[in-house]
Amino acid sequence: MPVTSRPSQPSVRNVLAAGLLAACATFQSAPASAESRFFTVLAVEPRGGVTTDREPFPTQPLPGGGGYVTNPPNAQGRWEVSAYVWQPSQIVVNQGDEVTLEFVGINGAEHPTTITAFGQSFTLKRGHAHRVTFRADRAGMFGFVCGTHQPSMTGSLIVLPKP
Ligand SMILES: [Cu+2]
Repeated sequence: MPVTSRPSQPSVRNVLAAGLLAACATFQSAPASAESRFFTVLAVEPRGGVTTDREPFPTQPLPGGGGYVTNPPNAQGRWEVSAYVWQPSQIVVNQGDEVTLEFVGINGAEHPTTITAFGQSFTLKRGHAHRVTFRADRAGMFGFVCGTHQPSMTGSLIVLPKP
């Protein structure tokens, strides 16, 4: 008895794949128009703490650089650990966008900050906002860096290339 093959039908998977390809083609062919983009970037210090009767104070110090802070047990046996970070620490824009970053100091007295690739250098103080605006004229990944809280207080501005 001969083996007969079933008539071929488009599987759900193939239909979905075709739809996805069409969507990607539409996205890629859309003209990339430069936009004005605004982000608030907070200087913050997430913190955790506990008492030594529940968890011992760590015997190994955290890496140096000023970004990580450990406070040894106080009179009540409570110890704390924290890290200075930017929030958010990753920002994505398109090449050509006019980017405004509004840095706001929440934790830490001051943060000497540079965005070397776009010629920005300033000191952010607690309770202050510092706004910078520049054209993201080149694609790549560029740091926004606090000089006193490393390695944790380094953010990345990701500029996607023009298609
Ligand atoms: Cu800092």
